[in-house]
Order: sequence, then C-alpha cells, then structure tokens
Amino acid sequence: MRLTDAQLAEAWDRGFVVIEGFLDKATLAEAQEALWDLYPRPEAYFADPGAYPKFSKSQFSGLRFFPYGSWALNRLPVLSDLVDAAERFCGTEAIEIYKVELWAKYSGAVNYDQPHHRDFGNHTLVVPCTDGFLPQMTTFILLSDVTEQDGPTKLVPLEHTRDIPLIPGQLPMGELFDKDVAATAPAGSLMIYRTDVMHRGSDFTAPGRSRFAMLVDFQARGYPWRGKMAWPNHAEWKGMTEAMVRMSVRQRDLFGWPPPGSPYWRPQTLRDVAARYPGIDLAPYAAGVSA
Ligand SMILES: O=C(O)CCC(=O)C(=O)O
Repeated sequence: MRLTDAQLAEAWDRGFVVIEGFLDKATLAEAQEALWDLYPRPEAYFADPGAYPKFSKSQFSGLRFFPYGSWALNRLPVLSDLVDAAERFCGTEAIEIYKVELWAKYSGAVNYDQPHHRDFGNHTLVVPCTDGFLPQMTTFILLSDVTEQDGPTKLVPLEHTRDIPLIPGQLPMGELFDKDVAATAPAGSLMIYRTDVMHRGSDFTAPGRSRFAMLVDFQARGYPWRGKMAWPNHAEWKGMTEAMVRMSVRQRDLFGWPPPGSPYWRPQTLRDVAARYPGIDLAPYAAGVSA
C-alpha cells in the first residue's frame, strides 16, 4: 500500500504514524509462516516455556538480524511501497537500509517494560537534527496482531516532548507514561517513527500472548556518523546469497551494492561476483564495461 503524503506528514509532525493493511494478505501470510524457521510457534512455546530459556535472558533475546533463511522475510525490507515511503520521508532517492531486525516476544519470558527513550542513541554518533535535515526513518512491520495486551510500543506525541532536551536520551521509569499512545494494530500494519520521538517497549498484560515484528530503518546514504549494521559483515550468513540474487538493482543498491556504471565493475569483478552469487543477472552492471 502506497503511503499518502498525509500519513508521512503525520509521522514527521506527530513523531509517529501507524498504517493498517500495509502488507497484502499473501505477503503477510508467507512472512508469518517463515517465522517458524526462526522462532517457536506460540503454541509450542507456551506448552513448555522452560524449553526455551534463551528468551528469558533479556528483553532483546528475541532479536534476529537480516538476512534470514527465506525470501518471504528477506523481501520485506525492500518492498517498493516501503522504499517509496523512505525516499519521501528522507527527501532523497539516495537512501540505504541501515538496520533490519526481527523481534519475537513471548509473555512471561521477561518483563518487557521500558522507560521512555529516544532511539538515536545507537543510530548516530551525534544527535539528530530536529528541523528535518537528514532524518532517519525507523519502522516496525507488525507480523502479529498487537492489542493492548500484546506489549504494544507506546509513543509520546512530539507536542509533549519538543521542549525536552535531546540529552539525556532516556527518562526515569514512569515519566510521560500518562502521555503515551499504544501502537495497537492488526498484523500487516506499518509503524513509522522518528529517532527523536520518546517511546518505550511495554510488557504483556495477559498470559499466552506473543508479538512478532520486523524493524527496518532507512537513512540518506553518505553520512558515516549514522548507521547500525555493516552488511558486508552479514554477507556469509544463510539467506544473503539468495537475497542478493533475487533482488533488483535498486533493491541491492539499498544494501550498498556497487551501482551500474561504477568503476568497480570490470571483467574481473563481473566474473568473480557471478561466481559468488550463482544465478545472479549482472547484465545491468556489465553494460558499458569493455573487455
Ligand atoms: O519493542 C518495542 O515495542 C519498542 C522497543 C524499544 O523501543 C527499544 O528497545 O528501543
């Protein structure tokens, strides 16, 4: 679903927006099914939580980073409507994906409550510009229904926080809890929020509940004080070869792949990249390269 200008304006002006029905039904169903290669199904988890002690180690134990073993998950960060929204939010087509995480949470595994904080702390070495210069677009794609009971992200509309200095980036536990809004929405919804918006993870309020989401973050490329993940460090992970082979030129570009016309492309690199990624179509990169 293509986002409207009004939705993107809300993300900027209020600090966040939730768009229901962002994923089409088939894309959502295939991604949900692929989750069970990585995580226990809720029925299995709740039948014997003690069999999965790793989810109790910390709030962050359910994080898994891109790439994944299936295209059904790997294609989500590069969906054309998400990339289009990121281009418009960032005000440029020269963007990159700087973080992709899957996050599973199971009620009772750990207390998922957090104090309000701003996410920029580990997305930049400095601080965001609050006037709109060089925004980062951070997102959650909900892969399960998130009701009040399912540990929704809770966000404070910017009108309540504009006068609070950026530093410190975290408030004492409980502060602004009376002002926050729960991002409850059905599976397939997209939440976009700014890196300077106060928000928090919240705990489940009922047993036997679970929450699954993919977090995809975008920024204008070329500003090395910002970022989170170095994709070359993930290049040998399961799923990366298939992802790079199946992606379009534009989609690879979002991960920092050398573009057509780059002096990087020459007979030797075309030959050896083809060997590294069997089945890839390198014709767009070969155009204009002389033997
Ligand atoms: O999981 C959530 O709903 C929010 C988590 C969060 O804000 C964080 O860990 O920085």
